[in-house]
Amino acid sequence: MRRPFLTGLVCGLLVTAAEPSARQDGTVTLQIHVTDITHTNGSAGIALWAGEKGFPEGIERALRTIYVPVVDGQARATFEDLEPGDYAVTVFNDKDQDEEFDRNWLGVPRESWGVSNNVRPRLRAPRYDEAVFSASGGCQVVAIAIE
Ligand SMILES: [Ca+2]
Repeated sequence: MRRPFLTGLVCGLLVTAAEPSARQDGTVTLQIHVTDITHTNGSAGIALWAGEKGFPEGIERALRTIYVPVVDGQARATFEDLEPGDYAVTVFNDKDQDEEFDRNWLGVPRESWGVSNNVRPRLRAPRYDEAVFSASGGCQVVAIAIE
């Protein structure tokens, strides 16, 4: 299993003199790096979770959600001003950009997906307790490869 964090990886543009507050005020910034997106024309629907209710598909219950464009098979998003604590992230490649996670009539996903910790059960959806990670402060990178 791949590690969820690329420890030591600097959080890009946020760690600059222009924006020192991200590290000094005790809040957490999470930079989500999504890779391996094979469908390059859609968007990536990224949801941040602070609890298991609704996880992973009831994203109306997620703490925050964002849709960002896919560029060269990758997508980036940043969640700022978070309290230190436990979180999980889900992402799916919204190929048709309808902000819905599409399935076929058998319930099999038609759009690729991934979760933090890169958990990937074969016959069921991932659980929150498998995808959860701790964020203690400052900026952390969460790398997710989707399939
Ligand atoms: Ca869709």
